[in-house]
Amino acid sequence: MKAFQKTLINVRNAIIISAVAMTTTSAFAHTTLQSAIPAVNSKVTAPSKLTLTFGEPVMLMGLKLTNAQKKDVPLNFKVSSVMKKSFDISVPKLAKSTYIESWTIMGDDGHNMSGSYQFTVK
Ligand SMILES: [Cu+2]
Repeated sequence: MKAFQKTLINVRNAIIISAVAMTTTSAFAHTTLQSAIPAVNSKVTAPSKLTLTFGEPVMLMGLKLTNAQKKDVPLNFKVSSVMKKSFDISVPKLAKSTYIESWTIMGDDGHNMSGSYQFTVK
């Protein structure tokens, strides 16, 4: 086989291998929100805490709660130093409003993921 053809095959194999590796990593390492209290899109009486449960142990890197006027609710939130599946964050007394809760987590491969959901205090 000519050296040139061999190089092309090697390049092609390298591309296939890295594509497979990337797919595998993301399938296993990336998790997302599994459940939350208050539940996603729920209407509830004012909760005393927020609970977020993810599919795999993660570090909770950021959490933000904003009301319908887009004002931040102060949270006593600290970045977690351990990998956990479930996090409880206490909240001050929430007035009637629709809130957006946004979270950022880091998986065990060091990648950050974020998402948000809303709930209403009636
Ligand atoms: Cu990742």
